[in-house]
Amino acid sequence: MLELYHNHMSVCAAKVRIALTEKRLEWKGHLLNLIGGDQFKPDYIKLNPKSVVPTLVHDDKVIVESNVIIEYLDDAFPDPPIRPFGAYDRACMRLLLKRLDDGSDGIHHDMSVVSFGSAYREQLIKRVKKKQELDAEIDKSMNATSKSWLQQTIHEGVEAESFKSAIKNIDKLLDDFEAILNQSTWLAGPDYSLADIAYTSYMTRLEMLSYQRMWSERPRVTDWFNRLKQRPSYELGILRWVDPAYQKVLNDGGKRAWPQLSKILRV
Ligand SMILES: N[C@@H](CCC(=O)N[C@@H](CS)C(=O)NCC(=O)O)C(=O)O
Repeated sequence: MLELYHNHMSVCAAKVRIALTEKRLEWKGHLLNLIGGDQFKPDYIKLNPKSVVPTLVHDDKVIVESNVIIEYLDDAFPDPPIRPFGAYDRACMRLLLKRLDDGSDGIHHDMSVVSFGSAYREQLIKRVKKKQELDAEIDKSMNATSKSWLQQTIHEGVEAESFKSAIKNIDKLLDDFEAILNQSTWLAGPDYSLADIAYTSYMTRLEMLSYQRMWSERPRVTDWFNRLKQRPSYELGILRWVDPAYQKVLNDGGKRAWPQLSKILRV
């Protein structure tokens, strides 16, 4: 029995839903309301001490960290395989997974900064009466790791230095993808793999923010993302779960942020 603790809009949780779909596995879901603080409930912290989603429970075993979970799924259920066969391609896949998770240098961090700086910060600001109450609200509603990354961005939005450096890192990632996809069909060699799965939801987040112009002049990235969207796992792992209210927050916020963002990127 596979159980997934997840959230509609979480990029890390979407990654696991796509992997489960590609592996054709049955699973039972438990949706957490992250704004409502479900991740801080004592029973959940017992499963995931960092109070983040996703968490996978396989029979009596608990697995955390989305990159670890997707590799676990491929180890526990080898057929069909979703890791490259060659040692070098597998190393490329691992490097790309690591690039998501490199702490404050990681793409996951950058995408959180960009999402909050462009859009999600508005929701926190709306909840307080005065700007001075914002730190208390951040303190109450976010876990320690997210808070340390996001405080400056929540205060300053697209003007924050943290925002500028995050969007530049993401732009550099897209450059690297364009070069990789010039050499191979998928991100880690000739076959679709965990590397492609891991980045699908991050591309989708950029698209929901209306930032498609970041890759409109990168034809290989454009083609790769279109191929990802044609897979049934895109519908089942991502689209089916989209919360329209959140999609609107991202879409509206991204459109407002674009003029400043395009100045930073000079596009
Ligand atoms: N490295 C972790 C990151 C997990 C993470 O940051 N999850 C976010 C959603 S994508 C979360 O649960 N945030 C809730 C919070 O920060 O309170 C993973 O890959 O599983």
